[in-house]
Amino acid sequence: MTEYEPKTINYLADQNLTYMKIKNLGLLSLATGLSLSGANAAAAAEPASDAPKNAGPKKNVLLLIVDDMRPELNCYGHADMVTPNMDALAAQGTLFTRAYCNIAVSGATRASLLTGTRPTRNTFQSAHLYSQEQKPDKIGINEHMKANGYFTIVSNGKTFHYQDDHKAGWDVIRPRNIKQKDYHSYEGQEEGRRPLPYECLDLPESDYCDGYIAEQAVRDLRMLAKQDKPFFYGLGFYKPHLPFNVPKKYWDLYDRDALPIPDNYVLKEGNDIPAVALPNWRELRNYSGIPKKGPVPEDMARTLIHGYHAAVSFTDAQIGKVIAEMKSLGLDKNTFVVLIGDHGWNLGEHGCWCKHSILETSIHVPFIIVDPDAPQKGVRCDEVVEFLSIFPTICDAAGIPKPAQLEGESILPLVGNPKEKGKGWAVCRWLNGFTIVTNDNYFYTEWWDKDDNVTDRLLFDHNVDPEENYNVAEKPEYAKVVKRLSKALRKNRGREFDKYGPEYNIKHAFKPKD
Ligand SMILES: [Ca+2]
Repeated sequence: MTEYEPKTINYLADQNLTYMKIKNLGLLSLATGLSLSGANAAAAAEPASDAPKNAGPKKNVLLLIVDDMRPELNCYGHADMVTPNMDALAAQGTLFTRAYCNIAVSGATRASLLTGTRPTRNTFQSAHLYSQEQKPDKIGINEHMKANGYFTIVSNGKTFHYQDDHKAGWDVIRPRNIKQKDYHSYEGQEEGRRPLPYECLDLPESDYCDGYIAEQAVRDLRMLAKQDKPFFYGLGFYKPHLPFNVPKKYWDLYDRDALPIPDNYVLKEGNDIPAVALPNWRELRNYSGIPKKGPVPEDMARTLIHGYHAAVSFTDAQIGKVIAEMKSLGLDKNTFVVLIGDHGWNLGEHGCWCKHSILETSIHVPFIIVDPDAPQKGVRCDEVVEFLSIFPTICDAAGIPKPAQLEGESILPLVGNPKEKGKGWAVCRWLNGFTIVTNDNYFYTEWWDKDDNVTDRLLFDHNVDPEENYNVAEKPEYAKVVKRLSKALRKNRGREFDKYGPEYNIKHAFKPKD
């Protein structure tokens, strides 16, 4: 039996925790290694006999979640990006140009979108949470799909932050394969710190976790194609999340010196942006080579931007393997595909890195839907949409009822219909900052104290300032806009905003009972 190696996962303690929890649950065997053998294979080949059979015309659903991927893709107009596989998906489906997550941190955004419910005053705010602990009265989309006749599988990647969250809703859980180290060289590691935030070595793709996940996904699809039930497959890739460790050939796709440093790497004079709006990017500061205080030097900034690009292209290649296998098996004809990045990422804009804010760069996300039955392919939808729409949209595509808990609306009518309109707004938050994004290009944020008094406010007018360089909330000419959006923000912050008290905001507290 292979024992886990602390050195390989010390910078991703949360993922290791997940793995060990699953191990302790007895759901999975470390000895299964690369193969689909043991308990998983049995579970995969022989779904529970009491499960409802439904081999009817229902569509399969593939929900592809990419960790920390902002919409810096070729199909989003970034001509320098090498993302042919996601571009091909967009060409087959509908690309949402103005899609927003509801909170820019992994655990919370996933808990929110996978339950179809908003973050509240006290819940769904952090990375390390169990959705079922914070909102015990809500089901996950996997549970809903399973209850409606779907065979549900979660990959060895990340859908919920923890693979055993809402575990009753998964027929099969794939473990993270610990042989896939994220680091193969520790050159440059400083004592007491994580290694460098990137690695560029000439290694096979399967030496990295996402390479293995793609291989496992291909095996899963072959198994799923033989099922007599439609499937719901939650497949999560870990890159381009830090560290940017991907094979050298993906770094070689880009000319490092030609990659631009953002124009607002240094904040503009007179920006009037409250400090609370800017992420502290502590996540990056934990790595070797990154200053503990102050800005990242331009040389390192360029390397990070290069590494991010390489990691996106690497992930794109893994997605390509999955899509190619779907096509080879004929699954593309009857599979509804949703591809998202779980939130945005700052690549030096405002001098910031990582996520954890309400800036456009933190909340704007890639969002592509491929519906084989859509009236039109290659559609670009410019309506503002939010992640809360994913759960109800999948329900509609699958032809199953929508649970009453859902707070978003289906955007299936927008898929393949370029003239269709949506509700035209999204509400996002980070800590006590709440943002409304509107179709008329305003990004308005208020920070509230515990009594809902406004402590700071921020308005970006993307009509004239798409890079968010100047806060115009206090300008008299925007007074009417501020008043309108302030009202809309409070109205749309969620019907259960105060339902869950502080006692629900539990971190790492879930203890499996069986
Ligand atoms: Ca994430």
